Amino acid sequence: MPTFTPESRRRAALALVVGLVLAGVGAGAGAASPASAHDTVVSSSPEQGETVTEPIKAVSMTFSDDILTAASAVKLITVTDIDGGHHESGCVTVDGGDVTTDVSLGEAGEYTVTWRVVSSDGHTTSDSYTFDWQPSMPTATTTALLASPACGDTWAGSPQSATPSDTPTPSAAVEPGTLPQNALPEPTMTILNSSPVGQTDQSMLSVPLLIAVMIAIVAALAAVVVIIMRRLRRS
Ligand SMILES: [Cu+2]
Repeated sequence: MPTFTPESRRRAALALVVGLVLAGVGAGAGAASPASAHDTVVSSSPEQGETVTEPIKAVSMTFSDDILTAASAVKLITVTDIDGGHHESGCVTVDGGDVTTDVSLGEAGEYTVTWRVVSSDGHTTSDSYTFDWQPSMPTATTTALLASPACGDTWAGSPQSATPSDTPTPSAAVEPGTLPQNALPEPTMTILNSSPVGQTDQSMLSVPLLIAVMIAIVAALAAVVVIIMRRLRRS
């Protein structure tokens, strides 16, 4: 059986301590930066800053990973004009990393797309971007809503009929199945509590947990080091 000098034991212990500390720092740094796992928008239609000249029926984004589709997972896209009028249908479809809503744009100008979804890492994430709507030919104007419509509600793309009719003519811009029949423009516009815009990240909620995990890791490493040092001294 080989013999170890006290010097070689000290070196072995020191190397072990340094290795464990580095491993702990690495684990802590990894746990403390969950934002790096957020899904991000890798492409969109229209693109950010794009000038759109032909009518569009939808706004879509492709994320870097699958977006959560659970009923409890928020899936929101709003498309608003410079006056705050809403042009989205209120219905959002998710297919893997693709998130889409139907839209009916109104007057020319800048439009803001605001999205809020649950990233594949379970965090709610949101952001917004703009595009410019400059139709090459005159287009029918639609009535924007002052509040974000719920899916199935009347929206800017609903048939723009001023009088009730038993046989409403579906607008060519409306996807079938997204509207209740006899949908009419809202006679009045009421401002509901539209969702606030901006970067949010519910990962903030888990920061105390991360700190607790890091403390536990460091404590476990310290305990291991103490045990090993004792054994080295005894042997
Ligand atoms: Cu995240």
